[in-house]
Amino acid sequence: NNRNIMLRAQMPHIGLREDILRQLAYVVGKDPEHATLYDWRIALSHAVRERIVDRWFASTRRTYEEGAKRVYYLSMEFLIGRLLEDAITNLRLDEAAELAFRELGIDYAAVLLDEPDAALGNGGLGRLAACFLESLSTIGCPAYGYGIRYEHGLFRQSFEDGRQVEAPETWLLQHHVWEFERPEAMFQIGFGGEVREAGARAVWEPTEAVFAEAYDTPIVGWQGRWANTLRLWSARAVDPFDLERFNLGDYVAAAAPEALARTISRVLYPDDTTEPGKELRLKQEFFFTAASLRDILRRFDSEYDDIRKLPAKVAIQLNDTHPAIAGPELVRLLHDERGLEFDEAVALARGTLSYTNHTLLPEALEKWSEGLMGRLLPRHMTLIERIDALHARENPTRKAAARANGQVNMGELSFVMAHKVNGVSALHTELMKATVFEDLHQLHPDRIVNQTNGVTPRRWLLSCNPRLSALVTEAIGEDWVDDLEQLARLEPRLSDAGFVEGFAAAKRANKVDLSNWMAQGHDLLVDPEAMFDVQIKRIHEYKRQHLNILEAIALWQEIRANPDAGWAPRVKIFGGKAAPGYVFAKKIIRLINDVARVVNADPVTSPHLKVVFLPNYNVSLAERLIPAADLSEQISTAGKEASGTGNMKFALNGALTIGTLDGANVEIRERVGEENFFLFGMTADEVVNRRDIANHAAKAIAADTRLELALKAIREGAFSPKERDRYRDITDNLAGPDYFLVCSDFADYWRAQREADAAYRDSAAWTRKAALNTARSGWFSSDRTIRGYMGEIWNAGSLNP
Ligand code: 26M
Repeated sequence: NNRNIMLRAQMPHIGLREDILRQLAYVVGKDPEHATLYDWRIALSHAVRERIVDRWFASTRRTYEEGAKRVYYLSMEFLIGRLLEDAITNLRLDEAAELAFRELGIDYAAVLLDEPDAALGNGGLGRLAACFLESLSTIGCPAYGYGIRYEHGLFRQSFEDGRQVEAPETWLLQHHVWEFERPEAMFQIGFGGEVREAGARAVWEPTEAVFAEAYDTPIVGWQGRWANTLRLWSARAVDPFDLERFNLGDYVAAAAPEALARTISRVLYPDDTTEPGKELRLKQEFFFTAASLRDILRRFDSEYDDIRKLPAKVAIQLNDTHPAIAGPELVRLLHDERGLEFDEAVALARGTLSYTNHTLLPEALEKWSEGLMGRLLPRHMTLIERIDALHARENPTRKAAARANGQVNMGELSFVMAHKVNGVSALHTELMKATVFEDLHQLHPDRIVNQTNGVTPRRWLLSCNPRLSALVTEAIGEDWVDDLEQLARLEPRLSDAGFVEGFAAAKRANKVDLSNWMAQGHDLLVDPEAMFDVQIKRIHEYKRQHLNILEAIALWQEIRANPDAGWAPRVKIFGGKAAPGYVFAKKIIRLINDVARVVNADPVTSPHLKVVFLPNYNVSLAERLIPAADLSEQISTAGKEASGTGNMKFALNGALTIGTLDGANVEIRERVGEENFFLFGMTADEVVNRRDIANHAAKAIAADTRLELALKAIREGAFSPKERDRYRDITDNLAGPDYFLVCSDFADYWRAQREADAAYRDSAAWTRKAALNTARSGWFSSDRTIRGYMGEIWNAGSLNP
């Protein structure tokens, strides 16, 4: 048996088919004749999981043996998507699995697609956390992700009459194969109550408490060399069941404590921005942060007896301010519960914690009212005050404080409690220094550092784009998979006609796949020869999906006026969800759907232009769209998109970007070359100045007939004939305040789009540009990003052989 385990570790494909059948029988309880797709998927998942567990144990053992520093990534969101294909890719089981199912007469692709997405995140921030986990395992850095095991992830989106309709997401209704319940790792987390002085010490006595129960998911890295743990907390009642009430016949009341406790991990907040006063959100934040810290200290105590070693052995990364309460909570644990001096507790906490900022949008910077926080976390309020006071003592010129104007500013608190604070692109980092954190940066000029985001090449090239991956591997071998800068070695191959033709053929085949899928699943007929122009991301005014649809309207009008001008055919594809309470964003969705209906039905323009909004955009849909994209829309108002990571995935898969100088677009353009990137729009500085110009939008409209006519068409009901006023909010906003400067950037966007048309018409030249995007995107691997964090922030090493 030991020999079997050894063999399997070295050659995971051995016996896969037999293991699938064994799992089907003894775990799923089915025989092959009666097994459904679901049954096969569970059986395969268990067979794959077995092969991860051995490596997972080995990784943990190594970490203990070496006394290595551990990294803890605290995040409210982990947008993981499907796990099975990822595990199969990293264990290199794809061929064996395919073969096994061919022999069994089962559609292997369908088995993989049966898995629901783990959508425990809203967008970029959550997906980044998932890429980081995978890179940490690939690199062999001992690490844990800590988050919440939401019963319901991000809502499912459908359209009715073009309007977004939300339905609850139910990924946990089916048995979740990848997690291990850990009833022994259970902590009681308190809320509310009072603080009692017991001599020199303060004792917090909460009035309310829930249990946090751990669920572990192994995250396996490339080639299965290492596996880390994602530990998600689930809330349950301390006294689950009121027997007295039950015996009195009040069954609902009897179950109430359990239901109430469980609400804490019930659902992911679907907002991209904070709405103040959301008590449950603050409870979620404290719940998972406090449980994680207790767990981290328990593990530390099991290995070391001197708490002063904490910063040397533990690095805790705060993914945005959502876990910012970790600062005061860690101080509380060290000072109140372990008796360290307050100043020393703060110094140890600061040496351990670091903070990533993901946005400068004022409405997304977390602030909690002192009233709410004082009620829920009375001891923490006092500690925050003392942290402020200590910081003011250390820095007499300090202007702001974490507690100010009746609110707690979580960005300020995170900065003060962190030894490093990082931005997620070069531009964003500079803007942090110049705007939101200006004062704190003056006081601590070495604290802010830049770690530009990245994406994992295993999911975002190897697994999602097998055609391009095979071509790349054929050209340069397979070392690129965990050394993405090797892609540069493709450049000399661009003079090889066979390679270039292979690149074009891979893209074309991916587009045919997508076209077939849209025809089957969505009744949409598009021409795979057309340029596939894709904008997929959360719907937000600053991301400017409305700029894109305005350009589509103007193009439609121009084609109608002049149908024989030799238009380069285009399919404009949109995907993305709007926060349920974000009325304006939902209007943009409806407008795009209305425009699509009218434009697609126009016989004059339809050979040249199609508009498509695919519902329920998620990680799995991204994996389908990105390999098939020609043009990547990254058109945010400069200064607003902290980094973007979709932009990197597109470039890596050979799409050209049309974009502004915002976020990581700047760095992408520098690397892929300005001639392979369609740049337009104002810079971040110009944006700030333009807002000061009176009637900037009206002036832009008056100066551009196309824009004027496009807005006029919307206003006159061209896309909502039964309700001409439907888009009044949008047209009024654009002609008036237009904070995100859609009108001011329109003319230049139009120009860049026509340049893209012209470039697309020369298909050989286009392919070359596309291939250069792939060859020069190696730097955007999240492996590079994680190495940056390890060196500059965590002082952590790799244990990979
Ligand atoms: C807040 C309150 C309630 C519910 C949710 C939130 C919330 C959730 C996510 C607030 C902000 C959230 O994320 C911000 C975010 O996703 N930022 C993005 O981070 C990416 C990774 O760094 C960047 O690439 C994107 O540019 C940035 O917008």
